[in-house]
Order: sequence, then C-alpha cells, then structure tokens
Amino acid sequence: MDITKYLKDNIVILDGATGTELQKAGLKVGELPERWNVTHKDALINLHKAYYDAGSNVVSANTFGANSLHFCDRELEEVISVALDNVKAARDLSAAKQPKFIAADIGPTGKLLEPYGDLKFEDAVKIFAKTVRLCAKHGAEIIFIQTMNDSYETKAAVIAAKENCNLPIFVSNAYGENGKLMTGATPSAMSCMLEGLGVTAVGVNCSYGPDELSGVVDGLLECSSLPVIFMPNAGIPKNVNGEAVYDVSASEFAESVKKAVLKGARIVGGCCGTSPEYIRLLAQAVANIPAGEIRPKNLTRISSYSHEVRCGIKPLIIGERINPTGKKRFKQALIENDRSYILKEGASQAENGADILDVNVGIPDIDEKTVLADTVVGLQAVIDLPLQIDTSDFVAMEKAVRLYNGKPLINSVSGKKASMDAVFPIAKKYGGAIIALTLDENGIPPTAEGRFEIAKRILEEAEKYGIKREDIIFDTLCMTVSANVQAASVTVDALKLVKEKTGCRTSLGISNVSFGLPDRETLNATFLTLALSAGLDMAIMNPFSEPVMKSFHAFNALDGRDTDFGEYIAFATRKTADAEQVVSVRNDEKNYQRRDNSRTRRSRQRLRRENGVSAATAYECGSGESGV
Ligand code: THG
Repeated sequence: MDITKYLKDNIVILDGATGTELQKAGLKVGELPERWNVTHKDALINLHKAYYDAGSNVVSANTFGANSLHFCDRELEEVISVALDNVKAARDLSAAKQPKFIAADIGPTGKLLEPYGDLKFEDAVKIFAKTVRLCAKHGAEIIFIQTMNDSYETKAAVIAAKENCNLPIFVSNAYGENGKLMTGATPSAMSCMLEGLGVTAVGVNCSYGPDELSGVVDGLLECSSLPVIFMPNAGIPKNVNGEAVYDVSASEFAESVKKAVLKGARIVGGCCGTSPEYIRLLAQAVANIPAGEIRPKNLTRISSYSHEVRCGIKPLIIGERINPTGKKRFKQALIENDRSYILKEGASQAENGADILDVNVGIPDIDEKTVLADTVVGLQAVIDLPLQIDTSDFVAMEKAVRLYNGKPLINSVSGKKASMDAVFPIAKKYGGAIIALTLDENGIPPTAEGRFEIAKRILEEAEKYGIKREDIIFDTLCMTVSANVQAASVTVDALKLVKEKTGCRTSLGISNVSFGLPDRETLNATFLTLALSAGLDMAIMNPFSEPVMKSFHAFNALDGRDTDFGEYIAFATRKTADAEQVVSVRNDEKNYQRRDNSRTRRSRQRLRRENGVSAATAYECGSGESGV
C-alpha cells in the first residue's frame, strides 16, 4: 500500500516523540541521538515498536540530525542505515494490524542560511541531498521534513528530496508564538510555497501544545489543497530542576488534537513530551472520525518569505520600476553592480503600495543569469513582497526561481513552442504561477479571438505538465496606441473573452500603452480604468505615478471592492498628508537656506530627478544620501 493512496480515505496516525523518550532512557544533553541507533539499537526498536503497537501508521526513523554537518560520510551512512533497519525491525515485530509505513526524518541542518547566517542555499541543498539519498537507499518510504523554522531551509530540503528520490514528501514546520516561522512565514505562505513545490502534505509540529497551535492549523486548513499535518508538543515545557516538563496529559492531548481532526487535519501525531501512551489515546480518539475529502481550493497565489498574496480578491499592483527600459540611470546601476540603487527602487515601490515587484535586469551584454539571481536574493533579504521574475533568458529564469524564497510569479511564457518547452518544466519543478502572453510564432494576433485561441493552446500544453489552471494568469498584451489606435480596445476585448472563457486570472502591462505619446500618465491611468472594468486582476504599473494610483484606488472604491472605502480614504488622506509635508519641506528649506546654503535642496532635487520619487518621499527618507 502506498501512503498517498492510504491518505485519500484515511486519517493517518504518526508517532510521538523520539528525543524526549530517549532522554528518559538515558540520552545525555549534548549527545548525538542518532548515535544511539547503533549503540542502543534495542532502545530504538522498542520505542518504534511501541508506537506501531499504539496505532501509528507512520513511524519516523531516528535521522532528524543525520546530516553531513554532524557526521563524516562513513558514520552518516551507518547511522542512517541502522536507523531505518531499526524501524523495519519494529514493524516486523509489531502485531498491530493497521497499515504501517516508515519515514525518514529530516530536521534542520543546525546552521542558519544566508542572509541570517553563512550557509549558502545551494550548500544546504547538497547537505540534505546526501541525507535523502541515504534514507531512500536504506528503505525510507516517506521523506518527512520536520521542525524547520526557516522557509528557505525548508525549500532547500524539499528541492533536495525532489532531486534525489521519488518518495512522497511530508513537510511540517515549527511556528513561533506569533503563529509565524522564526524567519517570518505565515502558515498560508508556507502552504503556498510547499504546494507549489509539489509536496504531499503540509503542517505544523513541535513549537507548542495543541491548543496554542490551533490558529496555525486553522491557517493551513483554510488555504491548503493538501492533507494537513498536526504534530504538537505535549504543551509548553516548564523547567523543573533543570528538566523540561510537559504539562498536557495524554488524554488532554488526544482530545485537543481530535478537535483539529474534526476541523480537517488528516495526519496527526505528537512531538516533544509525547509518548506511546499519547499516541494510543489519540488513535482511539480519532478512530471513528470519517476522513473527509480533501478539496482543491483552486487558489491563484504566490508568496514571499513572509506572506501569501492571493489573486482574484481585489486587483493587485505589480511594481514595474525594477526594469531598465527607458532608464539610463538603471542601466548604469546594473553595469556598475550598484545594488543599493535597485534595492531602493524596490523598497520605495513597496512603500507606495505595490503588492508584488517585477524584477527585470535584461540589458545587452549583461550576465543575466548571475545578475538576476543576485538581484532576487538581494531583494528578498530586505523586502517582504513577492517577486515577479521577468526574463526571456530561461537559464536565468530557472536559477532565479530556484533561489527564490517562496512561490514566485514567472513573467512569462508565451504560446511559442520553445517558450512553453522551457518555462513549464521550471514552473512545475519549483512551483511558480505564470504570466502567459497571448502571442506565438506569428506574433500577437490582431483580434481578441486570435488571442483567445493562443490562450487555449497554452492551457492545453500546461495541463500536460500537470500545471494547474489557476497557476496560469493571462496577459493579452497591450502595445502602444501610437502605433495602432485599436491596440488598447482589442487588448481589453481579448482580456474579457479570455477571462470569461477560461476562468483564469488576468494581468497587463499598463505603461506600454502610451509609449511615444505626450502626457503618458493620463493615458496610463485611463487605460488602467478600462482594463480594471474588463476584469483585470493584476496590473504591472508604476506605483509612483499619481494619476495611475488615483485611478486604481478610485476604481476599487467605486467597484465596491474597497469595502467601506477604507483604502481609498487612507490613500487620499495620505496624499493630503504628503502635500502638507511638501509645504513643510519648502518652509524648512527656506529657513535652512537662510542659515546655510542650498545643499539639502540640491540633494533632494537630485534624488527626485534620479529616482523619480516624490518630494514627500524624499523628505521621508531624509537627505538624498541616506538611501532607503
Ligand atoms: N506584460 C508583461 N510583462 C511586461 C510588460 C507587459 N514587462 C515589461 C513591461 N511590459 C512592463 N514594464 C514597464 C516598465 C517601464 C515602462 C513601461 C513598462 C516605461 N518606462 C519608462 C520609459 O521607457 O520611458 C521609463 C520611465 C522612467 O525613466 O522612470 O514606460 O506588457 N507580462
């Protein structure tokens, strides 16, 4: 029996603690528990057997810290092979009748990844890869990645698992008191990234007791199309005479975890402080609960290291400014490797209301593979918005998407065969949502119907890769109206048609419409309104453009999406406050100039000129020299 099949119709019972049970048996603080696999074989076999006897379907081998940072190659293979042999022996010895599976347990490396520590992402992948290969070789049936409190390290482990075996991957993370990972991810952000990566189940373990973690479980259940894992501690440990004491009893634990099962959690067990008795009572408590169907949520969503952004609730702003098109200063920054310029461009778009940042560094003769990856890694270290990876260089795309800490938006695929052949495997492997352009080898069709035909073909091809419809967002492409007066109206007609017929979300680059014409912002703002009324879900636009931002907020308010006008009022009053600040800047400047020279004013003007930031923003940032 395959665990993924068993999961469809059953609640899966995991095991309980290993570490705290071994401590009871004499494991000393500081001793590597995995060495006990070899030195205390019987203790391990007895514990694993006790869990199977108590009703566990899945028992994890004692491999949590079995990685090449803790063990040399020879010892690593020994502790892993014996760990799995111990669970196999326990399974053979147990007379319990439920289906029984063996998991490899993969915990954190113990080192922090960049940017918090010095472990590189690809080095973390290599460390996990070695452990995964050994676990698969020695008989693991599930790769169970547990207790990680960093989304980036979790992604490294999942990639290692995907690249080194074909086993189902379970992932449960440790959440803090604020309901987030140590590095900031919410449950929905983790669900978004992990579902994209194609794991089998997502969840929470360790951290706290079952009651404290109910919010995390609810957060996962709300958005997950995958089975949810719940494996809490037996409460919050209290320090009693230097020993950790867990104060939730086995029966309280079982009752509390049962509540999560009634809400929909499907894979349950215990972490620190639990024992075979906890699992026995838990298995009994949930024995008669029918396993409900796990329904696909069909969400279109992407994520950053910290949060999920959902598409289709209200229109989203994709900031277009990290793009060298038409910007001499930006091109120069790329050539000179002036990272702070680009990061500042990202931070100020975030401050101005962008939901997502487009990242495009394509200029002739640049090593795009390196620069795009470095830019993505640099941005995600300082800005919490999800990124849209914008490149036509597929090698650069794959590297950036791989190093991205979350589920990215990929910009873009088109109806060209070469594009689909290259982009779909990347999106499938790393789990991105994809902007799909309705153009093919013959260019952009002049009619809405022609663009819809390409959209259909793109969807058919995506399906062959197992890419879900909701991960395809169509862009019916607006070129400048200065070349073709029908450009905007055909694009909007195509948008309506594609959205209605496919049910997919839509995106457009707004600023393209006005290339070559005077007063571009007015055209952009009005085009945005047209597109939004046709059902546009995401707009690639300039968050610094006041007319465009005003249209955006006014449309949402009038369309009833901005319930109680809250966002409109916040935006409008922020504008008023900004205007007042401008006046105060001017007054300050007058006074300052009287006392001193015009250095401040010059630096502010320079900042405005170079970065296009409003006077108010320049004031908020202090002097031009201060950066973000
Ligand atoms: N669809 C998708 N992706 C896209 C586009 C699209 N990516 C690129 C582009 N179109 C959207 N991004 C921009 C970025 C900048 C400008 C227009 C579109 C722009 N820049 C000014 C210029 O060239 O004059 C520079 C302004 C400045 O100096 O500050 O207009 O359609 N999927």
